[in-house]
Amino acid sequence: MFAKDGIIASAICLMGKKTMAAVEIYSWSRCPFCARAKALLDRKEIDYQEYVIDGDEEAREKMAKRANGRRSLPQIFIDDRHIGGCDDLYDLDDRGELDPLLN
Ligand SMILES: N[C@@H](CCC(=O)N[C@@H](CS)C(=O)NCC(=O)O)C(=O)O
Repeated sequence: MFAKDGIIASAICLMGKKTMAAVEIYSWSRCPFCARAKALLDRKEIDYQEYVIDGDEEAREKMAKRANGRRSLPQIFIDDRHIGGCDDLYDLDDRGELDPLLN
């Protein structure tokens, strides 16, 4: 592949992506608040890194350290900034403050 092909491929890839922000979500697989938070991100076609931490106390401990002690699931981060849980994500969106963090 020529270098220009790589550049074009990268541009197409970026065009398909709705966000440049790094979105991370810690979740449990059977957790209604996690599903609700992911549904909002999916509706906005936002890519995110999901850490499913079912039964993994060590991972939950690490999450809590990043999340100012919060241990409920989900916990969401955008560009390493702690957003909070599902309700916090929706509140941020209602205030019109989520999209600017994602773009
Ligand atoms: N208000 C929180 C509620 C989250 C919540 O209660 N999550 C449940 C799982 S669906 C949980 O973590 N329960 C265990 C705990 O609170 O220790 C949010 O919006 O994220």
